[in-house]
Amino acid sequence: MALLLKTEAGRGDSWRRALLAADPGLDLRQWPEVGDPADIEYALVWFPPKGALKSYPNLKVIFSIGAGVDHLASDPELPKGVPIVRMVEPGLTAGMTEFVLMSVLYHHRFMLDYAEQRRNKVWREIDQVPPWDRRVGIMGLGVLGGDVAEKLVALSFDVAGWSRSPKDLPGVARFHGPGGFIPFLNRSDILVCLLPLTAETTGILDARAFAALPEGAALVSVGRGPHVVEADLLAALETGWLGAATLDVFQTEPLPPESPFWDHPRVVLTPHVASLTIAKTASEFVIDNIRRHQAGRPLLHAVDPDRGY
Ligand code: NDP
Ligand code: OXD
Repeated sequence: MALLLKTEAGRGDSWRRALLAADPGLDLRQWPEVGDPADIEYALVWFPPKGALKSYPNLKVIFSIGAGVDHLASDPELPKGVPIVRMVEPGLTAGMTEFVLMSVLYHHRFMLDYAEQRRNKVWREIDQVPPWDRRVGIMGLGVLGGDVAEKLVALSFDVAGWSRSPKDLPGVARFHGPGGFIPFLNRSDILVCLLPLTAETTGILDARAFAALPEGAALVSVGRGPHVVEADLLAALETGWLGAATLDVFQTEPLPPESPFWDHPRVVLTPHVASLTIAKTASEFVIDNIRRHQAGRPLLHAVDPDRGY
């Protein structure tokens, strides 16, 4: 049994060390030094070239280095019937929760306004809003959205979540399905998008969705860029209906230099770093899952091919 490793550029060595620490006997083949393709039974990948994974006749499981699997699902030549496992590991979850909490608190405490006041040397208080009067809406109540919701509840925010199926989380108002979407948006002063990218969620944040938010709402977009119709977002920011946005993911990445988001005064922008997979904890998850598979036990966090996440 060999594991193929194809990481983001520059991260291969830290992954190699972490995987071998988790399983010193592992036969690890680091892309592009693959050896005999017939040896490869497992693959751990981030953005493999399209069509590449069909070269391994004995491939049994594909592990995504990220929580999102859209980088795999968009490959029309992905081998059929090979299960895909998404990344679920404590480092990735903790990083996302930190990032979303930081962003929610930033907008909640008017930090963009204070930054503008500072540029103009203005010394002025803005009325403080208690967290229980700030309605935060989380799109996607899965591994990441669920953890974010729990921590926001602990900070006393008025939290709601929207998911495909109904979800019971302590202290979180629940909305689900297409019927729950607009009522959910209507009560989201700060909207966090933590959905996976699927055919159903592509373009979900459009002019209609922004119009359903309360005036002056803020968006924290950390799922995937194509969730957002960027022209509609810009228009909503220009009119002031949307008060601010934290954007970590974009339609085109890296964000092109001509994008108006770079210089937009109401936008906080980061280069798709809301959370990164941590090689050590992720390697433990992957090796444990390989052992489960070899023992004939069900894989943890396998993607449902019908739902696409
Ligand atoms: P999960 O699969 O655990 O959760 C997905 C959630 O989205 C579930 O609650 C699911 O509903 C809900 N959902 C899916 N489709 C729909 C739909 N059509 N309508 C309503 N709700 C829907 O995913 P994770 O929490 O692990 O990750 C979420 C995403 O975060 C990833 O797919 C990735 O794109 C993004 N991400 C971004 C990072 C960054 O650095 N910017 C880092 C890591 C992840 P239900 O519970 O009913 O199934
Ligand atoms: C992920 C990501 O999906 O980093 O994990 O975007």
